[in-house]
Amino acid sequence: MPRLGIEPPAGRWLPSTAVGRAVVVGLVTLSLAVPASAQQQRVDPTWLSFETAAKTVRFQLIAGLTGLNGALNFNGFRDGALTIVVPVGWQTEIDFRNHDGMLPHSAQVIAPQTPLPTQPVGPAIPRAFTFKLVEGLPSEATDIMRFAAQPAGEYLIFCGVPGHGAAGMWIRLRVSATATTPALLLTPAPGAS
Ligand SMILES: [Cu+2]
Repeated sequence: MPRLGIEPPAGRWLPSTAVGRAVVVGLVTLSLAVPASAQQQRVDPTWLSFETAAKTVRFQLIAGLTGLNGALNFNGFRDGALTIVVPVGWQTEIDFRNHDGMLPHSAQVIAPQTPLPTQPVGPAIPRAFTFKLVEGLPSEATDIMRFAAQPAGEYLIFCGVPGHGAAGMWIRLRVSATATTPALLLTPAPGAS
């Protein structure tokens, strides 16, 4: 299965700290000096793989990958700072793994909402959730979400363990009517470093 992008040299895929700038994985490499806090945010291109002809995409969703935010992060990102773009209608597989050695975590696709809920809510896309949404899956447990990415729109991938999502444990899913291939985008919140 083809992989997105190419291996970065020495892992130097550092996001810009410019407000609102999105870096398209596989197209742009930045080597700017950035604060240490931003260096925790790196995209591994192997997280995303897809087959264009079959319109299938697979994403490795890793809870607590780093210590960022007390490990309340997905793939080292919090508060929507990473966006997975999937063309509308593609069959989507999200392989969840809890890398956190301490806390249980879960994941579900929900609609954007303010304030963020403090516990699981109804999934915005059928079947787009892990089991044990409230209690969470223990360390190194896995689960697979399989769903059709529709309708087009903006979503959150949110940890359902009470308090986690509201504390920042969420990233973004964009089901796009215009994208032709999946992509990972860095989407830091304005003012975030
Ligand atoms: Cu969690």
